[in-house]
Amino acid sequence: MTICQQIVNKIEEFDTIIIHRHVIPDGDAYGSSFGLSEIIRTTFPTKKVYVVGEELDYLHYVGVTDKIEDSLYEGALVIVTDTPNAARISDERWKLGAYKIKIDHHPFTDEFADIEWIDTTYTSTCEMIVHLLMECQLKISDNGARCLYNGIVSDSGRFLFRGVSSQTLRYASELLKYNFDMVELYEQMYTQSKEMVRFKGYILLNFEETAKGVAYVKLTDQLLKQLNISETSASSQVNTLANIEGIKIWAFFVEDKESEVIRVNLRSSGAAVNEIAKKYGGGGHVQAAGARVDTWATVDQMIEDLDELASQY
Ligand SMILES: [Mn+2]
Repeated sequence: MTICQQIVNKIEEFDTIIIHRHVIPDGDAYGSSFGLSEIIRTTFPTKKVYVVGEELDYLHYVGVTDKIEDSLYEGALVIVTDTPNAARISDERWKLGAYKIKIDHHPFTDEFADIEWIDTTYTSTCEMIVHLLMECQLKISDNGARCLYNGIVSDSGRFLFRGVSSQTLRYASELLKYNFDMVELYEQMYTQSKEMVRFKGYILLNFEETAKGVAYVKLTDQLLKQLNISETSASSQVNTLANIEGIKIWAFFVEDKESEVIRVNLRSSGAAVNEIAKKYGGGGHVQAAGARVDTWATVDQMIEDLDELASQY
């Protein structure tokens, strides 16, 4: 029996299914949890399905998260999507479920579920959910297809990232057979606040550069206040410095006054920036890593290390 069939068998077994996603959710976390809920609702109309977890305003167009009582977890199936480790599951009541399933495309981190379907060959968890839909011949609503399309587009960087395969496009194409307004969806996904556009303008006009090809900006608390942007929103925009001629590594150093740390976000076109992140107590992927440091003097040391690393590429 395939893992998808095992998952569907479990769904059939339970009357109540509660779907969780990761903290600080993104388009794929939202898309996969709401997309899966629409599949279950459409295929098994008598089942009760809930989607829970922290909400972010900018993702409200994907779906509205349920607020539920603890008692609903009694005898319920919990499915966690797009989340590799227990610590990152949003809403810790997931533990109250009678049986747990993980569906995720991140590299394995820790085991927390009874069935774990992990496959890093998929660009998004939404793509995995489309696989489940097709392999097990389940049904989905137009709105569910819209949710899954949202996750595939956002996690593949609009089909730009390495890892996008013929399967990614085939599954996206499958979703377009349903009736939803793709252009309206893109408008919802990519409309930016004026503050954000001005912030990116600031970054592009003011980034600094080292001799060997590291581009970076230091975003002090004072500067963030002037630009009217939060540390979290600022940190997420490091790729504003991607695809610049001659730049091999790009970095944001964002002061978080409340936690008294400077958040470091590192990206590269090939250089192993996770090695530098590790040296400073952080970690991550080869080309996308992060850390937290205490002082601007440490930041300057790190920039020197990054410059040395860039010289090797
Ligand atoms: Mn994802």
